[in-house]
Amino acid sequence: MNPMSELILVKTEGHVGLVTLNRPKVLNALSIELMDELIEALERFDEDDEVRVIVLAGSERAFAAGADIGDMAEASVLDMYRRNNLARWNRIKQVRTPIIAAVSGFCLGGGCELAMTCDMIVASESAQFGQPEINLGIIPGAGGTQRLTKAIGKYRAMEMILAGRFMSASEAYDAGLVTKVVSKEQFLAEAMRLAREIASRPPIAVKIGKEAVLKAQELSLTEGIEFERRVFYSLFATEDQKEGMSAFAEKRKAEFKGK
Ligand code: DAK
Repeated sequence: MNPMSELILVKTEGHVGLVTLNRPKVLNALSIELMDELIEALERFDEDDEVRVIVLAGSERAFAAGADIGDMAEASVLDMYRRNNLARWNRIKQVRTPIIAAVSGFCLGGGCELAMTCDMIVASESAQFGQPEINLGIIPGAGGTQRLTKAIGKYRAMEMILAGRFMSASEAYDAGLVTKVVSKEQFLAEAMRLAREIASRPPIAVKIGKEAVLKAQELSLTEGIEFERRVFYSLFATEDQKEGMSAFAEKRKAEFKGK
């Protein structure tokens, strides 16, 4: 990662890694360069045992208004094929550390897809979610038709994807797209608070819990329950399981080590 880069800002606070998208003039449009830096930062955090939860934030005005339209306007099929952008997005999917999106303002197109690739979404009351690609003559290309439909159901997803309608934070909460809605002054602080709370839990169980929940989107119920049972048993090999259960019996706070 280029330490002089300004496309994203990266820092850690305790066991929480914070990545902030930083292209305010274009509402954090996700250029290819920004995506490359973002993915590298997420992967670095994922490799760092000290980082137990990642928060991905935009600004108060925009989480991200989509992929950079300038990168795509003149692109040919071959350009798009060669860029292989989906491979970039798949790398985000491979991150095992939970990622909380802290969303305020515009969360559109690839920005909405990015938030949905995260594991939780803490939204400010001013957040607006949308997949307006239809207005550009395309459809979502980074999983939006699939993840949005799984999150809010076919009938509302159709309206957003075919008519390009935006959804407010409270509608998104009611529809199941958003974990929590708070004021625009509080959205980042609340995302960080939730991150610290999860970071205080046993880190291996947290990562395995994330993996198991994500399987629910891919597998049949029977396959998902079989997966859950296997990973559930595996946690009995961790010191944190012994510690958690001993601490409960001894009526003290558990000290989890991620072992
Ligand atoms: N790309 C580039 N620039 C953008 C942008 C974007 N997506 N969104 C906004 N900007 C720029 C504007 O051009 C403007 O720049 P200047 O004119 O000042 O130079 C600046 O940000 C401020 O925007 P506005 O002046 O338009 O601000 P308003 O408040 O009036 O409007 C808006 C805000 C968010 C409603 C409007 O900017 C807007 O409609 N933006 C475009 C939203 C959009 O259509 N998003 C979807 C983009 S397509 C793929 C993965 C992902 C994707 C595709 C493929 N693969 C894996 C293959 C994703 C595609 C998309 O996201």
